[in-house]
Amino acid sequence: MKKVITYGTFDLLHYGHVNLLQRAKELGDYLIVAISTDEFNWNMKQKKCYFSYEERKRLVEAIRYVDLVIPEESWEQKVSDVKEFKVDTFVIGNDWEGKFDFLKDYCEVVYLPRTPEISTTQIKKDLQK
Ligand code: C2G
Repeated sequence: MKKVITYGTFDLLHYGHVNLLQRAKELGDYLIVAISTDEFNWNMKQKKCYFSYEERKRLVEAIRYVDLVIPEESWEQKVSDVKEFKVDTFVIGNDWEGKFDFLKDYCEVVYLPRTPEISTTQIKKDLQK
């Protein structure tokens, strides 16, 4: 079984997220999604989510491509996650191009093109108009 892992906030879930998750699943047989906790988002990304971790987890778990959701609580957990879950491939959007190349010592690293014209930030801006 080929295992794939990806990380993200997935707030205000949209088709850009789903496109990423669909392509991530195509890289293997089992997709793990590590969703940033509310604390991690606020402390490390200065992001205030609209949906709580539990709500974002519920939404992502409902996506057919996703097999397991785990919490992302720190930047440092990726190596231990890859080892613990025996992950073959780490994948993330290319807005992170090169940032996680250190994982190449442990698994394949794939950066996928982002879906253009959609982002949680843009949704929030558009709703304020
Ligand atoms: N994404 C995408 N296209 C978009 C928007 C997002 O492909 N239009 C991808 C991102 O590249 C990422 C995933 O969807 O791979 C989740 O996006 P975010 O929730 O914005 O993730 P981010 O806040 O960048 O968190 O440790 C890594 C971080 O947790 C990533």
